[in-house]
Amino acid sequence: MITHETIQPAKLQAGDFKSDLKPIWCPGCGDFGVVTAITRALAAVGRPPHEIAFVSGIGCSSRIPGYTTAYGFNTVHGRSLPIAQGIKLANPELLVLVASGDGDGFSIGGGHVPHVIRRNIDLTYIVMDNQIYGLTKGQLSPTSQRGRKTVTSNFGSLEQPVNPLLYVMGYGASFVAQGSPADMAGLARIIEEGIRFPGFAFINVQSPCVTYGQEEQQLKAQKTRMQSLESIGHDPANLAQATELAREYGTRLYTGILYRNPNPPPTFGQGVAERQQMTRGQALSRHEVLNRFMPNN
Ligand SMILES: Cc1ncc(C[n+]2csc(CCOP(=O)(O)OP(=O)(O)O)c2C)c(N)n1
Ligand code: SF4
Repeated sequence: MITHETIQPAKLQAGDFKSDLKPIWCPGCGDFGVVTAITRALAAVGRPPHEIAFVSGIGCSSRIPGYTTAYGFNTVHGRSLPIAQGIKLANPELLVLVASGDGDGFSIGGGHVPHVIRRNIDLTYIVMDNQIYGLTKGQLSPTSQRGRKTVTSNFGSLEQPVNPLLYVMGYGASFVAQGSPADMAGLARIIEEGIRFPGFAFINVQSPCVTYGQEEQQLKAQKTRMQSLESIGHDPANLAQATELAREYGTRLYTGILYRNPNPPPTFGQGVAERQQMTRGQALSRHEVLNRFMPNN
């Protein structure tokens, strides 16, 4: 007899997470590979699309949610993180992913990063680091290398680039990884691990911009430069070693999990749930609420 217990839901495939929208990225853009890796990771995790919220800011990379079948919210430039945090807190059951560019995430949106990390909200934050503003046609970004010539730095950039890996580690991120669509299987694995990590997970993706990006960032050049952290025997639980390796951002291209906290701290959502449990059955009257929270009112 067939019962609810005996019916097994069909195993999800990467194709189940690809929407019918045809990407409008330039042919060869690295973001094509990133969306493929994300859909593979989601299939491996096995949560259906209606249980996933995918939030982004504005930029070429921020188009990604629309190319998936998850619920998508293409928000405002630099504001994906506050909106994603609100979504996760309002509905903790949702799996929440965030996509950003290096400009979106570390220039206009850089101020939100420390706060999502110190709150430890359970999100997976994927930044497509192409070291340029792609959507607005090739301006200097916070991760552009010193000396880089762009439409806004004709004589070469005078600025020291942001190191995204050290930036998040400096604020205490518990999961930090780097990948590239030049190694699709590796990138999908990293994203899957980031999603499974219980807390805030940061993944920096070296996703080349074929139109405005530098030669050494293109997939072919990356394939010769990249080195997996596993191949050099790195232990992701070793914070001191991870910090040393993160310093080499911009000179070496390491891929894999740089740091995974072996004792993940509680998430903000767990704290909220505990407090809700503690105050259950202790509904306050309007008068008590006013007295407690606005005593001078
Ligand atoms: C408040 C605001 N400021 C500026 C812009 C213009 N703008 C849109 S995307 C973008 C930068 C895109 O670069 P990045 O975030 O690195 O993403 P990419 O396009 O390279 O993937 C800028 C400056 C905007 N849309 N809104
Ligand atoms: S401008 Fe660059 S980042 Fe944007 S779609 Fe084209 S190749 Fe991709």
